[in-house]
Amino acid sequence: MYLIGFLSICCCFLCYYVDCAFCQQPVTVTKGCIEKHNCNAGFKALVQSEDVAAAMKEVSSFLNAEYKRRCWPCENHQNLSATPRDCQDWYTSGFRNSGVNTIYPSPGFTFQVRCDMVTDGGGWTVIQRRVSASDFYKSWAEYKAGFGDEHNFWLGNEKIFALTGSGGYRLRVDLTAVGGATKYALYQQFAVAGEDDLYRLSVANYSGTAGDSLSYSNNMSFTVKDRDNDLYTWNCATVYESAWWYNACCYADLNKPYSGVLYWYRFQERISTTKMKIRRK
Ligand SMILES: [Ca+2]
Repeated sequence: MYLIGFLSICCCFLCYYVDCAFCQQPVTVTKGCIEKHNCNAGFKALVQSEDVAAAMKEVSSFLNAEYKRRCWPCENHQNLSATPRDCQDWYTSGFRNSGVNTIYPSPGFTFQVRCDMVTDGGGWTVIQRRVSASDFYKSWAEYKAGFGDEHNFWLGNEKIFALTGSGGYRLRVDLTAVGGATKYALYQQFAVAGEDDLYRLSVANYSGTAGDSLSYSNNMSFTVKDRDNDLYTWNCATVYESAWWYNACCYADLNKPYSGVLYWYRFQERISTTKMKIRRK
């Protein structure tokens, strides 16, 4: 019982996401600081009240508690960039636990991602994950923004574009068959264009064990049930109840209904888990 309690506390502590940009902000109590740190409405109301001294004391306590709670890893990694652009920056700075981190891929655009710090040297930013029953038959807007939970998710085309749009990334696809066999596909070139170019895929230079089933989708736009951008007579996304960079239609589709067969033509086995992850070259 004590062991379980101890492990629960440790797990909760270790799993809390880290945001070192927050930690590099000065912990001083001013109204501007409060706005910057996005304190809750209660504290803001206190500052507006006549009892400014009490409010400041309360806010100072809050900020210091937040600092201690969120900044413990940063203090031990002084070389961490204030704005790590992806999981590779986190890895290079010494963070080796897979989990959720905040990244800053472009100015003014920040979000949380799941990092794989173990596979093939670590530093991978996960953009797609399927491990159990999950609904991926979504709209253009949903694929644009991203959806899912910690187990099954699509990071979001706008975020993938922010990371890869200017080039310099590779893609690794890890697949597990129902029987337990694991295979992977590695593409030395992977980029997704912006929405005005329909999130067009650029993928090349395959190696790996799963076989090349994605090059057929190279230079294809993204197609979903409410936006047919593929080269097939009908909409491939509605045919497969999915969304992908369809040609006419595909040799790979990892967004199909989970109860169906997640599709990687050259693997030739039923697939039970998929992970798509990216890292800079
Ligand atoms: Ca079509």
